Amino acid sequence: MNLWFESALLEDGWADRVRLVLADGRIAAVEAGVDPVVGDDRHFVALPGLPNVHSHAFQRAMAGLAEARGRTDDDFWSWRDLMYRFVGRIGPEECEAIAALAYAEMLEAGFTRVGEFHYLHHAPDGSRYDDVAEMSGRIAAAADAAGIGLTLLPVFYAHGGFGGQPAGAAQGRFLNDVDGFAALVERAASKLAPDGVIGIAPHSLRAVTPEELRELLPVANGGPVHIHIAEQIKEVADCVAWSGKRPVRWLLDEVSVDARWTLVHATHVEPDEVAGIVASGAVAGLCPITEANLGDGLFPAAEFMALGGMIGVGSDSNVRIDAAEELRLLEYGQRLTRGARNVLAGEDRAATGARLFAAAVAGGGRSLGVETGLAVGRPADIVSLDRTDPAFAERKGDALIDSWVFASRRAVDCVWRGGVKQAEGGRHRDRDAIEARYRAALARLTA
Ligand code: NGQ
Ligand code: ZN
Repeated sequence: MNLWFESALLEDGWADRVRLVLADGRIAAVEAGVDPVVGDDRHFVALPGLPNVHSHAFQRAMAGLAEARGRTDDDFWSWRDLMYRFVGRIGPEECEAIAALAYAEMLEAGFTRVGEFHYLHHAPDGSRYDDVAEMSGRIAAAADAAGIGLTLLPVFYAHGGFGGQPAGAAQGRFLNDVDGFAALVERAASKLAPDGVIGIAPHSLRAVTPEELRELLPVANGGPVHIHIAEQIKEVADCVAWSGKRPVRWLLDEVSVDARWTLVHATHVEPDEVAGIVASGAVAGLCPITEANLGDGLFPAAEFMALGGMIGVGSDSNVRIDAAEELRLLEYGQRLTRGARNVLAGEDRAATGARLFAAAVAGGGRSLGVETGLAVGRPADIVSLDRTDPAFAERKGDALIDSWVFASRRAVDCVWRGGVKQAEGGRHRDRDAIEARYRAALARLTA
């Protein structure tokens, strides 16, 4: 079915009365300033689907369970201990059920593709499943069930700290050597849908030695490479103690970081590191909700974007899945620390929410190895806004996106992914079944 919108944010800007002709999951033609044709599915406003560059889907199931004080000095590391205890209980069926709900909720929020930074590879005791890529297959099945695009980033994890420290018992499910990892990635790739993308993710400089990192990079085979890099102050200090350099500096100096790379949580960076990321072409993978939730700190987004750096946003721990909120919190972090407004607005685009949205669509596509945006030949990944939300009354153009990001409560109406309508009225087409499966999995997990 073809689509018609009162207005649409096309690749080259806003247009009114837009028809999108769809074929084979892509946009086959864009007609602006036209009337709808009988049979067209008519809607209010079309935006490009937003990529979600960083997710650990399984963590959705512990959302809200880590918000009570366990020790007076609760921090990222005590949260991680809790998360690891949770990890030990998740089998293949639970993984698939939780991921399917997380992905359905991502679609409802306006995310049309997810970068799954996937490290739950093995059985809870660390032994291999009969199929070494069993859990990757479950992630792929969940993405298919929900209908979200998947860029699968199998994680390489081998150590428990900088300089090749041994991994802890709770990390046994994550571990591979480089050869085993290469085999896992190949097998995982064979499980993806035709528009799936495979990449790799060295977990962090804590989990990989320099030798391993250099050996494993060819496994990416031209696909995306994602890494957690400088999320916590302690992580930066440990890296300096080990190497004499901060994590981003070390990475830029020691491996050839380029536009295929995404640096997730490059939170703690000095000006030379900011400039270095920009020059490399790597995407900064920002996860404002999770970074706030975990007490990580603030990435210098204003400096980075002013230099032309590319950003993507990710829902990471999935404590809350909300595309607009990620962008809003990204800006609010800047406002709160600088005592200024519209900090991340652009020279070329005064509307802050619209500027961040466009940046995250473009950077997200680069990060996940796909083309994004509404233009001929691009995947038909489309979000329509809900005309019944009074937040959109008398809004046009970029003010619509600003109103979504900063003011709306029920902005998303329909979401198409690969030309298929996956959500309508803000609700996933298969929400009931996906939710029932999730509830059953949670009952087993907490039994
Ligand atoms: C993760 N999450 O891999 O799920 C991590 C925590 C770690 C975030 N960094 C574990 N937000 O970094 O060691
Ligand atoms: Zn992460």
